[in-house]
Amino acid sequence: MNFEPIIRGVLAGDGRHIGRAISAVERGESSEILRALFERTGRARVIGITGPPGAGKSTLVQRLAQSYRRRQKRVGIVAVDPSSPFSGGAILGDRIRMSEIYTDPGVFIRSMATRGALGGLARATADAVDVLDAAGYEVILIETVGVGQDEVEVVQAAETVAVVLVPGLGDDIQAIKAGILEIGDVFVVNKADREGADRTAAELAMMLDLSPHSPWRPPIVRTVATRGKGIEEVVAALEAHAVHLASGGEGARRREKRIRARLLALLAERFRRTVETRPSEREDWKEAVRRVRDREEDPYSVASRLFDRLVRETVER
Ligand SMILES: Nc1nc2c(ncn2[C@@H]2O[C@H](COP(=O)(O)OP(=O)(O)OP(=O)(O)O)[C@@H](O)[C@H]2O)c(=O)[nH]1
Ligand SMILES: [Mg+2]
Repeated sequence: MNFEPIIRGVLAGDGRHIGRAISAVERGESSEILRALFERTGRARVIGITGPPGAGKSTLVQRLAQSYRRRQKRVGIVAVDPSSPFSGGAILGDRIRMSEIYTDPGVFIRSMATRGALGGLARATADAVDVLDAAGYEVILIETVGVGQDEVEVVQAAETVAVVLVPGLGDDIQAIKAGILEIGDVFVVNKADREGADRTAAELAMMLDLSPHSPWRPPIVRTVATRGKGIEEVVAALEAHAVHLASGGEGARRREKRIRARLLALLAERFRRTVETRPSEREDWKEAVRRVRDREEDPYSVASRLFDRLVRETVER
């Protein structure tokens, strides 16, 4: 496939071509596109929004987008979330209420397929962020449900992560804290119009006190996303974190960590494809399967031998 027109379209900020580029990226056809776009990336401010299902992440993302638009920023939204109003199963009311951002040419909204992206969702999301970055979106918001390791990986494409919680989490907070408390740079207690927001904020503050001290103490902000309350405070907290990252090398350290994770994922994917597409390996492969099946050898030893051989052959070639 000739990606030239798509690449030119992305660089010109053309929505149709941006959409095509992200679709190509989802199919795992990223390398040509991203190589061409790379020198135009690295400019966007990338923010992850995560939290339990139904916490109000999409509503908050829409509000944040409106706020950044008022600051003349172009906003890209990547929703990695099957039930998001951004994706197929749109909640009509939300769409109408927020129709402003759907028709605003300064906002690009894209939901990612949550399954089947070649090389994983985290890889596809990071690539989609690069496409939007190269297309000139200055703020990129990634929404993902914070429930598992995959989502944690996805949101780590962002330099700042906001974790959205709701009042009355109670025991839930214990259950989810292991996963998402550690990745939160900013905490949002949304649905503060409901009872218990103060208590949730207090519990959260206590938990943050217990975790290891770092120079950045994550702020806790109360919001009512549906009514736009507290949004400016969230933006202020996000921007304060950006300032923190820029000072003292923390931003550079995180960037390197992200790059390492990305390279590792690409290498793993490449290795996997090499193994899967090698005709010369097929006899060994069959033999390997047979040996384990007949219990002549354990799978670890067999895999280890196959690995050594593959690496040797790759080096010799
Ligand atoms: N009372 C109240 N309801 C809210 C608030 N924010 C969002 N909601 C409602 O909560 C519901 C879920 O909101 P979403 O923004 O779709 O939540 P989400 O976290 O994106 O949900 P998933 O993507 O499905 O995990 C919707 O009916 C919103 O209108 C709030 O501050 N207060
Ligand atoms: Mg959502």
